[in-house]
Amino acid sequence: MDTTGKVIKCRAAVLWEAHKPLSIEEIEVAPPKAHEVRIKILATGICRSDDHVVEGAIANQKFPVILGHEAAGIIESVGEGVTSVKPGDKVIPLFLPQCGECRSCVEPKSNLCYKADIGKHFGLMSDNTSRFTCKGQVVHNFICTSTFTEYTVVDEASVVKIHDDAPLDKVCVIGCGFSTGYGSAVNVAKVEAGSTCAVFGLGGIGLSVIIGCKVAGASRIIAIDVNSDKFAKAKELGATECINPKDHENPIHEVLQKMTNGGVHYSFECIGNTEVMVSALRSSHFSAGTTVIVGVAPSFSKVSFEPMLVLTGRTLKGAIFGGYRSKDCVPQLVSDLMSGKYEVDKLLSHKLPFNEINKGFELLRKGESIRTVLHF
Ligand code: COD
Ligand code: ZN
Ligand code: ZN
Repeated sequence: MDTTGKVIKCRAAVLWEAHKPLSIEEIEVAPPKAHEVRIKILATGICRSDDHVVEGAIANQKFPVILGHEAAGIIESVGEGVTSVKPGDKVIPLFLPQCGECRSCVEPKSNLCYKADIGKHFGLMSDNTSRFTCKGQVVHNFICTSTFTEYTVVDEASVVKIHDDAPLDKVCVIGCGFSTGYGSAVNVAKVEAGSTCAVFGLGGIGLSVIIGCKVAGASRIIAIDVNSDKFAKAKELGATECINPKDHENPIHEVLQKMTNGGVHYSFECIGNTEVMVSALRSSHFSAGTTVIVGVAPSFSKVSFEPMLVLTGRTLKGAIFGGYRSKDCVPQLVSDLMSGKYEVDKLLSHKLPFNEINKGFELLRKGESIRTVLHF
């Protein structure tokens, strides 16, 4: 049946308010307006940022909302003026859009498009309306994507065509977690062959940083976590040593300084803990070291350190989505996965039917899953 131009009724996981389970509902999805596309979602991962909203940690999020921002699917229909995708194309929705026109999109070194909804959480399309309703109520979207639904509508800046043969249940992780971590190593830090790296926090993001360090040819990859259960997987993915700060009396940066004869070349904070951010900085070499902040710290928190730490020559940086310009880079990341440059199978720890989405959140909270991929 041709659904073009029609309202689609489908299943979605609606979060009516924070601190509640998600609720599987029948929703209505309006057709795409000009420069928008409607996507049939086929696979979607549960990421820590989705859970931040459920836990009420994202202050200005509007409710009710359809979460989800890491996914893959197929274009169902396109609005007027859409040129980059057509119905039937395999696509990845982009929580970090690339409009191609704003100040960030024209700056070659920037990737944070002004159309991004990160930190703003307006939760609406660019005409300030939503394409979702449920029980007569407007439902908001989440960071330009909303993928915990059978169908979603996004701006053309927030979607990109990928290879026709891409395995959607795997490449969905390129929509957030994998690219965020991997890109932090190869694109933001620009890890070099033979270098020494330290990765703090071994969730899906930290493990993806390890994959990136390994692909870049790092000779030592030191993985750090307070939960030693995380070490086995870190080693499988390329960590050469694993350390638990709880096993050491001295501060972790002293341990790392000693282990590496004066500090690592690259350190990555993949937790969102301001104290660990400073530990990561102190762990790097005083004049050759680079530290990348990947984790999102609580709003309004502050980082404090002596300026001498960077005056001596260290670099401290951060980036969203691994510094990748999303539309330009995601298709290549998909092709690299398909050609075997790296694999993501070990990150995809669980698979669940969409209806069991709340179980997927539980697994993430208990630290039992890296990524749960939901299928419809
Ligand atoms: N020292 C060492 N390890 C620690 C410490 C500590 N003090 N505290 C916690 N840990 C470990 C935990 O045991 C856990 O293994 C790990 O750190 C954190 O892992 P997760 O599973 O909580 O987190 P991830 O990998 O899913 O990553 C989430 C981030 C925390 C990095 C989160 O901030 C994020 O998703 N950042 C992406 C930023 C971004 O681009 N966001 C927009 C869309 S997601
Ligand atoms: Zn995410
Ligand atoms: Zn832009």
